[in-house]
Amino acid sequence: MSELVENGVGEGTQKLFRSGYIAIAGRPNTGKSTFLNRVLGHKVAIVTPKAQTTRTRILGVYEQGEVQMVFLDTPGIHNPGRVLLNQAMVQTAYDSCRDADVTLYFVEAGTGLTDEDRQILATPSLKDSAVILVFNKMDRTPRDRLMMRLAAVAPLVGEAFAEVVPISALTGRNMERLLDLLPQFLPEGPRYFPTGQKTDQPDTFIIGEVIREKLFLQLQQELPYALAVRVVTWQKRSPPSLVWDLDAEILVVRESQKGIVIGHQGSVLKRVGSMARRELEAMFGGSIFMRLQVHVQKDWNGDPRVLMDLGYTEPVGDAD
Ligand SMILES: Nc1nc2c(ncn2[C@@H]2O[C@H](COP(=O)(O)OP(=O)(O)O)[C@@H](O)[C@H]2O)c(=O)[nH]1
Ligand SMILES: [Mg+2]
Repeated sequence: MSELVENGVGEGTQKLFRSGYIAIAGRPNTGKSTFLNRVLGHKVAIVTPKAQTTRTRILGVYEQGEVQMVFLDTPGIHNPGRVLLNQAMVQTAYDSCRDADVTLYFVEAGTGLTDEDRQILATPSLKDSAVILVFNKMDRTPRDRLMMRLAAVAPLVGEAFAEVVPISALTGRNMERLLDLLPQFLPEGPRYFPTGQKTDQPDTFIIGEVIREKLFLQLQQELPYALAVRVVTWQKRSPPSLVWDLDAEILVVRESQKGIVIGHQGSVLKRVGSMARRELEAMFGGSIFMRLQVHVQKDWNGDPRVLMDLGYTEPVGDAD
């Protein structure tokens, strides 16, 4: 039956529906989240110029014709050291690649493939799956340099990589070509998510993330890495009111960090709050009455229970 349909000679020449998972992986800051948001035309993942902004697997659904592509944006793969949060982030990235039908491995076009990338690509999660190498940020890479980098990996096409594609996730250049390549890697399958659904994350997740994005943008050096955001209340007041109540807690590791996050006379927190509020009001409509509080929670980034509570790790026993 499916063969007949596939060949287009079945009744009504109904086409085969394809679906599958596409992991987006690579070193930090290569533009993975920018890419996902651009594909969806909708912000599901936060983006900053800082490394390690993405901490969890972010799912984004893209449907085109008879194909449903489920993208998994992942934290950048780096040497995690001893902080449990970082270890969990890297593990999430590898797990997503292992589970996907194809992985888009992102590097910066101007840098090309580094030794670290080669080490990552040699791990079983990537070695044993189909990988398309993506040279992102071609908009800021001079043409001759891009050509040189592409030539250096050309021998690997058909070997380590199914394809190499230069793109710009920022401008959208060449992204259609990349998207057109993907269906061939996906099996016949169901529509995993109803048409129109963009992500599986609850609203409270993206709300916490938008606040965290503004904190990343406002704070310097290591501080962003010591922060987490927990949304405590997200509730629409009864109609006809168009007001949402939002309470969120910002967790920091040390008392001294609390003052920096709050700022002189609350200036930093005010700025973060108003930037986040503006964006969230555009996202959800209506107006938002927002309360942000800063809490010291020592070692939150090393505490398995807190990491699970924040959604940074899977509940124990749930992982396969
Ligand atoms: N010039 C340029 N910058 C980009 C491009 N894609 C992403 N960026 C920037 O690179 C930084 C990191 O992007 P992000 O998507 O957070 O990277 P991720 O850590 O891999 O998810 C941000 O400042 C983006 O604006 C691109 O195609 N061109
Ligand atoms: Mg990211």
